[in-house]
Amino acid sequence: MADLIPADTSFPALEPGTPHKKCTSNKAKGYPARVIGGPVPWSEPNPAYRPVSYTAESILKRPAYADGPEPAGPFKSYEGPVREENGFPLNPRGRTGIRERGRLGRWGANFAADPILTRVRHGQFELLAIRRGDTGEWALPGGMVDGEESLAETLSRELAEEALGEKKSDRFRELFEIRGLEVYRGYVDDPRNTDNAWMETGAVHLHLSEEEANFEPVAGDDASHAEWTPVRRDTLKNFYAVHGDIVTKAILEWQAVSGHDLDADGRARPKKV
Ligand code: RP5
Repeated sequence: MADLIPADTSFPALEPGTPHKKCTSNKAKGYPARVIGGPVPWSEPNPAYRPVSYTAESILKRPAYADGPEPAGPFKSYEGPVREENGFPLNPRGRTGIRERGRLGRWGANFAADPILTRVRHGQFELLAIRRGDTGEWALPGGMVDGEESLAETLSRELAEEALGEKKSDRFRELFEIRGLEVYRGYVDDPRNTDNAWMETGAVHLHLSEEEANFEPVAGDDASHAEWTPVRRDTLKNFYAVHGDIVTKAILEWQAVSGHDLDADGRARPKKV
């Protein structure tokens, strides 16, 4: 049977500089229609570009995690130095059709963390995935970094809240610190992104033994559903934002070190020598 992931698979969306695609479609709830009307990269002129200004009411009320109404640098990004226009940070992957912050709280990068938990059970490779309450799409159980949290702290807290049904839990924190493999750190082509506010994440893979992974996921917080889901070719296509690419990359890296390949149905088999 064919391989789950062809060996020459590449991940342009995970490369700094690649123009985004998903956030230029109109998928974010409550957002005005996006019109770009020309090239997406800032480096290419687009004289007709007239982005609509939009910041959600909930953000203007200034919850604890949100910045004030005026952008104030310096702005940080995993993608390198942030360009500014009249003091406004500019999305590193190009135009989005919307100015200001949309539903994101921070000007510039809004940092998140995404835990990638996997296991092999009865020969089947499985991923701990959630369904997002907002879009209904499959996603990693990730979330926003809170204040000065370390990556491992955010990973274990979000995992606990969204997929373990626990409010506070450090169950996986040490494992993330000791065995977690960082798969990606960079821009997320998220439907909520705007010209001046966007998502970035650190995604870390933890492959668990059958014993460690012997628990039933419980959805909580922003997740409407959580489960160990079998990874098959069609599964990987339908993930939120760039989560499908991130999971695919994690699997390729796991295959390289585990001595196993996955077939198109996600069944693990010893590598051919
Ligand atoms: C995505 O949004 C990140 O990759 C992360 O999974 C998620 C964080 O936002 P919330 O789930 O907290 O809304 O861009």
